[in-house]
Amino acid sequence: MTIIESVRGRRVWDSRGNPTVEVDVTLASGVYGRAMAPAGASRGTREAIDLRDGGSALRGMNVRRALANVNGPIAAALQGRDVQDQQSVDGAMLAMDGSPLKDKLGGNAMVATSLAVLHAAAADAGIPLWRHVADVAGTTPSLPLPEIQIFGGGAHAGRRVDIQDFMIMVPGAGSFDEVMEITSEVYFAAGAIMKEKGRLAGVADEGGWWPMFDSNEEALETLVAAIEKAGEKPGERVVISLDIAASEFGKEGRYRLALEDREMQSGAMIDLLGNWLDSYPIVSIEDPLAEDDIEGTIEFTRRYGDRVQIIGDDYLVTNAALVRAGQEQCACNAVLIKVNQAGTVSESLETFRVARASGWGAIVSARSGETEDVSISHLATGLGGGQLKVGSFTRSERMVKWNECLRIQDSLGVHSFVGGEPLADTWWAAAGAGRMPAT
Ligand code: 2PG
Ligand code: MG
Repeated sequence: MTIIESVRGRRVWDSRGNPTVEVDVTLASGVYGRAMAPAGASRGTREAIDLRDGGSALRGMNVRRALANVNGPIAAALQGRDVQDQQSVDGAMLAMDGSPLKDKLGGNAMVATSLAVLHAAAADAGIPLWRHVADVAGTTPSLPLPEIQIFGGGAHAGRRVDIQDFMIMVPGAGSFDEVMEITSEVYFAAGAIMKEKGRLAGVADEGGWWPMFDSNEEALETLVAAIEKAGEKPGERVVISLDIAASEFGKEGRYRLALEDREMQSGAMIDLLGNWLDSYPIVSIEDPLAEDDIEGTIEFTRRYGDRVQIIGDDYLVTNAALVRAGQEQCACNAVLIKVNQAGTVSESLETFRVARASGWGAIVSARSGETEDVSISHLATGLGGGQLKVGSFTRSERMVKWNECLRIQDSLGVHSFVGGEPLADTWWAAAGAGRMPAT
């Protein structure tokens, strides 16, 4: 048993220039763990709430109240606890908060503390964080397959296009290192195409190119063209993944595509996405329908769940009970794991466990507001769930996570990439993306 000696929170700043919470958890030996809270922009209504000060200063985003909770009640409750007992640490915070959405202590205060404890426990044991995660979760580590954003959109790009993330995956690569190389070629090919067309206008929140397109389909066409320009055949080594983030433009079964000034019912939205699945080498689609559209999500899964990975993000908010309900209703076949949606590491691990127990995919993910924190690279590797979503291929709050995976690759070995097994029995084998016709 190694006792937590102190817990200290400080204000730091995230990739959007907003204040956020950093926590140091220190042990008697002087060993410490440190973590920072990320922040979402397209948030599910049922995810843990970040405690912000409100008012006019710092656009209401200050975190003084959350920090006071870290340095006051959270520190008092955690001092003297065993750093190796993540469950008891998280349980103490949960009991103290007691609110369904964690708005009493603040999801930001809780997630930074919970992750800092995880880091401190790994340092205490003298092992890398990914190894500690695997020990806590009882999983087999493997380097994840990245989902990497080429164009941003939706809430991350002033709603310039409706769809939020146009991403690629490179399951045909032989190593994590090769994924990076191929992604770099595709990313800059996309930039070159936009420049040729006079449409280069900077980058969106997560570093993907700013989406100067006339339609969502033009973004997809350009992505396919970029893959080709990079010397790859779309649908072979490189495939497409989308985060529709439909809750941002859909409510009560009605969807409004602002770019095309078009409004449609849930059924038409399903048909539209189905057409995209038929026309482009898409293997994964996140939040295809809004979080309140349960019937639509069930219908979408019934029609396409055997050929494409359907991820619940806003729809499931890293919540084990919602994943269980989704499994019973056959809505989605995968869940995004964002520790700050759940609020604590223990709850996130439970959601992961529930997902995988029924053969669902589980994709560890960053938020659109990020920091130099690399916890998720270790989490994705330690859990061996097979996939990691971080954002684009520029900006250090993104690259720091890909680069951390490359460092982990050095100790884990190139052959640990993806792990095969978790993917083989879920979406990859079913999607058969390598056999999909390119457009
Ligand atoms: C998402 C994330 C990351 P945000 O929707 O998956 O792209 O966005 O952090 O804004 O919720
Ligand atoms: Mg999402």
